[in-house]
Amino acid sequence: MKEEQIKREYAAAKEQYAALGVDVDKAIEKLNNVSISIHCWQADDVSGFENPDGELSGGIQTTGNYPGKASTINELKKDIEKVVSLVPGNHRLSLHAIYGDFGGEFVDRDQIEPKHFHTWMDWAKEIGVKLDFNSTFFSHPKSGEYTLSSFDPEIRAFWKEHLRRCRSIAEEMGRRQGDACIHNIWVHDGEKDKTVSRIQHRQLLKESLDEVFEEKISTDYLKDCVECKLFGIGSESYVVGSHEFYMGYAVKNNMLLTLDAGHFHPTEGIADKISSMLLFVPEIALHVSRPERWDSDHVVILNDPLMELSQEIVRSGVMEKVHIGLDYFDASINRIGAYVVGIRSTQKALLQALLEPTEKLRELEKEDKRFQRMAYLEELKAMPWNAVYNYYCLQQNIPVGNDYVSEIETYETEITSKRK
Ligand code: RNT
Ligand code: ZN
Repeated sequence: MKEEQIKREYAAAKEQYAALGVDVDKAIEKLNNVSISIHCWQADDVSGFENPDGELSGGIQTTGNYPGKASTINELKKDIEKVVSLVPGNHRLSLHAIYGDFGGEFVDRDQIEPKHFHTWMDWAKEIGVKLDFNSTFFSHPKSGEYTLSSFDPEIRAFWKEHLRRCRSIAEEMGRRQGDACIHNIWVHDGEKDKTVSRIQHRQLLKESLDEVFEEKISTDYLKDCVECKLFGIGSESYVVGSHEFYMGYAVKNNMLLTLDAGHFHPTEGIADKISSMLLFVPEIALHVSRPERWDSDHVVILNDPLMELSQEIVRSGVMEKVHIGLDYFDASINRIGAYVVGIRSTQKALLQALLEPTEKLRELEKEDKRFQRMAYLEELKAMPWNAVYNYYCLQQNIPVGNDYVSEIETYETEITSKRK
């Protein structure tokens, strides 16, 4: 797109929004302050570097075998560098524990240390990206159906040690970057069929978590959050860490709750949970994802659930309390493209929400003018928000419109297609 055209369309949009009392530049500024936590695992189909040829377990699945996945740390770093060059703003990278720099050695989950992540921390600092972290309970011989909630005390001990170590790795990341590392805890524990000992496993999960969290670490460095789930492949009937379990746990312990868009009943969105949960937990972490009929982890696109989520965050005035992270893994398409589409769509949804004349809508609501509210909301959908996004990209020297497509094609020709 030509610079002149982008500017012209932006100027027209600015005028149109100003007529509604909306300041487009303020909206851009607010959007620019949102750091999206980019998940490392789209680049390599959740393989990691502990045992990259091992099988993905824990009830999650990648489908597809598009060529060019990252299979070394350097390849993954290059891919992320490419991704961040194609999206405006400053973002974060969310690493899973199996992505450590183990130097060719096998380092078991109860042995990992901050030193295995030093090269990541140095690189992140160099490129100006902050890090988040995830403990990894899945894809391991000791993680069958149950880990922290296993009846076997040795299995529980192993995973408690893993969790302790993950907390200290995340703490060091937080200290070094001068900003708390968001440490997500997702425990896949559950069973395929009608489990009888539900409360027993939940009691064990609670005890395991309590024991590990006895060690207090400043939230200046580390923010632990717990992620619930309704079901997974092979845990259709019972997941120990259900919504009620972690909602209760997070509220009781005043900690962060992670809401993954795919972890609830098929027609249940996470948007409406924000304004409830934030009255009872200090902050929320999001796994922005796209369920297609189930928790399929499709690439995020600009759809109604994403719009509703963004609107809730903006309207509730809780941008600072919601940590937006991505969680999807599509192995059937160009993986860099998957990242860039997901990030840009998330930003576009947030921008649309930021461009809403919310106060005006609230007034209509107070006056009980429900038809008028509906009419405005419908008209807003067709406002020229994309011209504002294009201008934001231009300002930041980032490809505008679909210009990033050819850049990804070039990267594919020159880099990813040459990978084994
Ligand atoms: C799985 C959870 C979890 C994982 C990542 C890889 O259903 O959503 O967050 O996707 O930890
Ligand atoms: Zn998730």
